[in-house]
Amino acid sequence: MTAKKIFDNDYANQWCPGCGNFGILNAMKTALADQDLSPEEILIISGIGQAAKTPHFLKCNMLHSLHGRALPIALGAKMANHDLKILVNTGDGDCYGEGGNHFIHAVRRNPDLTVLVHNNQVYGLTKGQASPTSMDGMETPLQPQGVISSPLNGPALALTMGAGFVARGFSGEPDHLAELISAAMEYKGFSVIDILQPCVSFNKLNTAAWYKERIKKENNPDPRDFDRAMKLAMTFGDTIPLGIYLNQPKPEFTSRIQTLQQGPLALRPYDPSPVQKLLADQQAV
Ligand SMILES: Cc1ncc(C[n+]2csc(CCOP(=O)(O)OP(=O)(O)O)c2C)c(N)n1
Ligand code: SF4
Ligand SMILES: [Mg+2]
Repeated sequence: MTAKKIFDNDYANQWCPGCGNFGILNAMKTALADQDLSPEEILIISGIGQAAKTPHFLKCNMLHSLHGRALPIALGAKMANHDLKILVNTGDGDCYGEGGNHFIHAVRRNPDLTVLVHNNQVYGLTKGQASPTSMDGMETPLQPQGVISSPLNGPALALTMGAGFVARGFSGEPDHLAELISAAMEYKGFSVIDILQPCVSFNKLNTAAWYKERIKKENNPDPRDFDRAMKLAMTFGDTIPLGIYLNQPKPEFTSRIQTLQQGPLALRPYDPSPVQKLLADQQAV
């Protein structure tokens, strides 16, 4: 097994002490080591936010991109080199808000990407405004009378769009989360884990204690049973089940594109002459 410390780097970390992101980072390193991966085999793409800083603190290929845009960039990278193991670190705002449209369409295409949604139920980086997953009635500096919109349920949305691998984890259970991440990465297609993550500075409602009172580990006993998966995903209140809700094989995006069957585009010799001819022909018209 690869030693976990090969994924360490010395980039200065400014997350608040006690932030749930540390548990997620730790679980990621465990999962990568457990799978015997090395830094050059992995690419991590992130959007913008506290969650999106995660790949800075992990030694591997990475791109910290634009708010809400991690998924189209990850899909482009997958098309260019489908041999890479690609992970996406994204926040609840980044993935379900600004990037919500990209999320539903990425699910439909089913590319082999593993999406880790750091769901702290708030916009952490911009100091605590409500996010799409903030609970009804939660007071924030921008919503002093409480949130008046219903919270979005990411796993339920992913299931509705046809995602084949859907799970929920908790940053305070890093060993369990590492198992979920490994299982998600082993799935050949779009896999998403909604990870409950306390934001100690700005979410005073959904604290570590609040989550711990509610979570219970419960995989779907039949991981291909969609109805059971949806029931688990929709259970978010006094009880919150953590585990694999659905693990159902589906045809993967790049495996259905004929030209990619000759190997990753990035590793093939590049011949610009057909495009040069096309441009020259256009100029001649
Ligand atoms: C296009 C655009 N809109 C808004 C912002 C401001 N902004 C930066 S991060 C963020 C929200 C981040 O929330 P989330 O994705 O939940 O991440 P967290 O910080 O909570 O981990 C916003 C609104 C931006 N950078 N770019
Ligand atoms: S503001 Fe919240 S999400 Fe951001 S580092 Fe601090 S605790 Fe973590
Ligand atoms: Mg957030």
